[in-house]
Amino acid sequence: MSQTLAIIKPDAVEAGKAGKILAHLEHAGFTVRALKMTRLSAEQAGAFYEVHRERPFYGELVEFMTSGAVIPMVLEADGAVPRLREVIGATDPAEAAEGTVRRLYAESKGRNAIHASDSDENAAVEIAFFFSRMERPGL
Ligand code: IDP
Ligand code: MG
Repeated sequence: MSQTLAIIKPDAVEAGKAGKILAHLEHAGFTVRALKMTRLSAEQAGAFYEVHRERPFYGELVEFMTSGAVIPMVLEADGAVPRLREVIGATDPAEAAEGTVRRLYAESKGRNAIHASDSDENAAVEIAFFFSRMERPGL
């Protein structure tokens, strides 16, 4: 078993889609090991998306991720990182496969409902960003 970090983003939380997305993830075989609702400051969102600092959409991304509540969670499954990327679909919902979370629930390429870690290394960093050791039973 391995773990990854997902974040239900402000667009989906605000639209009342969090429960459906969580059910979708559980139905896809993930076990939720930690979960919280929080709201990011600009400094926190900027740090989380540090790798995108030079991209043209960085300002828009930070503004969006601080616009409302987010729900970060630790998900566990066999091959959790690639499996979750498959289940959420492409960044742009218009390009995401049928039945993926983004195809079903995202509004646009920017407001795309959910984040998922893109490697085991980044999953470890991102899990530690949101959850202290005390909040991560079994780690
Ligand atoms: P990912 O979330 O599928 O891994 P990344 O390329 O890592 O996609 O981009 C991080 C986030 O930045 C995306 O999920 C999306 O919210 C936002 N983003 C990416 N590309 C664009 C864009 O072209 N316009 C606006 N926002 C974007
Ligand atoms: Mg990414």
